[in-house]
Amino acid sequence: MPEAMMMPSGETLRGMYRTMVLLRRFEERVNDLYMQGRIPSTLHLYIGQEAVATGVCANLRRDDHVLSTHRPHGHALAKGVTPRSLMAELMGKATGCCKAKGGSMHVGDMQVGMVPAVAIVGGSIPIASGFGLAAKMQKSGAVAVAFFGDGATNEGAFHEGMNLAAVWDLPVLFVCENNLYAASTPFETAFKIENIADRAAAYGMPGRIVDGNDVLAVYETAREAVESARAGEGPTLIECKTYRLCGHSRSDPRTYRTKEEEAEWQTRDPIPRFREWLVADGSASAGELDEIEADVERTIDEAIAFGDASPAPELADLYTDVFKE
Ligand SMILES: Cc1ncc(C[n+]2csc(CCOP(=O)(O)OP(=O)(O)O)c2C)c(N)n1
Ligand SMILES: [Mg+2]
Repeated sequence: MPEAMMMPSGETLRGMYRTMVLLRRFEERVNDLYMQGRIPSTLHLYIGQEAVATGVCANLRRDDHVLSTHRPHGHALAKGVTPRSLMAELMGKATGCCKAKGGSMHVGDMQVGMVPAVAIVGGSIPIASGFGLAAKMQKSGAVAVAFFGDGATNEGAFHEGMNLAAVWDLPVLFVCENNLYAASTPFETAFKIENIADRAAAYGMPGRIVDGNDVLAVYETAREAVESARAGEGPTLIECKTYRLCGHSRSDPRTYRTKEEEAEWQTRDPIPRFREWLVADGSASAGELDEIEADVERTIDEAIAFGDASPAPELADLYTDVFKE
């Protein structure tokens, strides 16, 4: 936890715990469904990185926009996409948040400010600047948030999106989830620098480094960045140091990293860590947190039942919602 932070209310803290558990359990269940052949296409799970989406999105309004990547389920749930519409989308059903035209890598729901995700690495970064420009021109007070990985920061789109946001003082948060690998490429083989946040200086914007497995630290850092973006002070780059506690995608033997390294990061799992903190702090009792976990389980059961009961899309709808009328 940061030393001098503005502590969120007990309700917000328990809400963040619920979100983190929802993100984790939703994807564990999705992985089971995938293994049973009930989810088509591929999956990139967010397991281990839940504190980032949760801590950032807890600061957002419904009319703020989130841009995501090939690993978007956690961002979508944290921004308010309903578990049932996300589950139905993953199952390829007409009731899905993109009516089954998105699938895992393109989930979104414009009603809650979750822009359908962009799976081209780095591709969502300049789009976030575009949403920031729209918010500035419309004087809406909204912010845009781009979530992306370490690998994305070596794409040209990162440079273009960051530079435009900086020179135009756009209300954008660039949230880099540095999980130490871009697929199988280790961070140290792709960077001559230790911290991606240092690149912010090249654009003239603040760069912050935060423990991405500490939801309170992420929350506080994002709170400050959102506040300054809404005040017209321009963008911030936030580097969240984290780790995916799962493979890159559906079949990944993870031979590029050691079992020892994985075990070490397992001890920093953000969810048990936050649970312990909440109980020690007195913000929630163990019983209350158990009840939150049980409630999450019921929510996911309901989402799966909804997906199962939903129809597949009609062939006649193949070309609807593809282009703006
Ligand atoms: C432009 C582009 N190049 C390659 C790929 C294939 N690809 C998908 S995910 C990925 C790794 C991305 O790494 P990072 O940005 O660190 O995100 P992470 O997977 O760690 O969340 C790659 C190379 C792609 N989707 N887009
Ligand atoms: Mg990565």
